[in-house]
Amino acid sequence: MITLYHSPQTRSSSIVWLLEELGVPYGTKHVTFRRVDGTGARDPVNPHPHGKVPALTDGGDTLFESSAIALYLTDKYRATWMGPAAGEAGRDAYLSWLAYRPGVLEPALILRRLGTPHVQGMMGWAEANEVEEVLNAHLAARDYFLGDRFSAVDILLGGGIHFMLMARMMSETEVLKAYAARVTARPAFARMMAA
Ligand SMILES: N[C@@H](CCC(=O)N[C@@H](CS)C(=O)NCC(=O)O)C(=O)O
Repeated sequence: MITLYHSPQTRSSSIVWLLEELGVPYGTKHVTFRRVDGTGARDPVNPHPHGKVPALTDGGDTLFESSAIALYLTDKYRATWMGPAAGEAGRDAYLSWLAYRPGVLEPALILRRLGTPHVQGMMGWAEANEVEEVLNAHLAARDYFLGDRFSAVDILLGGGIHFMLMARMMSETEVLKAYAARVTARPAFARMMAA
C-alpha cells in the first residue's frame, strides 16, 4: 500500500495529483512541518530525513524528493502512461526535465525573489531570466514538456510554473499562461484540489 506523507497546499500536492492521474490506490498521512513563518514542527512519523513533504512509502520502499518519487511511481505503476520507461523514446527529456524543477527552476526563482545575486559559473543552476527564456521557448513549440503527451513532468514543472505565476515569481507570458491553463484543466488536478 502506498502512503504519502503530505500536507495540503505544499509540494506534496503534486504527488497527490500524480497518484490521481495514475489511478493507483494510496493513502495520505497528514503531517506537520516547519513553515516559512516559523510555525509548525517536524512530525516524528514522517520518514523524510529533513522532515519535509513529500515523502512516500510503498511496501518496504521509502522515498523522498518529489522528482525521485515521481520517477519511482511512473516506472513502477504503468497501467496509465505518465512518462517514458527506460529504453522508450523520450526518456532522455523525461529524466532531464524531472531533475530541472528542484535543480534549476526552484533555486533560480527563489533566489531571485530573495534578492540573491546569481553567480555564473559557481551556482549549479541558470540565472532566473535565462530559465524563463528556456521555458518559454520550449513550451512555445509544444503543448507539453515531452511534446504532445502529458507526463509527470507537466505535474512537477507544470504545477511549479502554475504556482510561481500565481505567486508572481515568474513573468507572465501568453505561452506560460496557456500552458498552465492546459495542465490545470485536467480532472486529476481538480481532484487534488478538492482533496
Ligand atoms: N526538494 C524537495 C522540497 C520539499 C520541501 O521543501 N517541502 C516543503 C513544503 S512545500 C517543506 O516540507 N518544508 C519544510 C522544511 O523546510 O523543513 C522536493 O521537491 O520534494
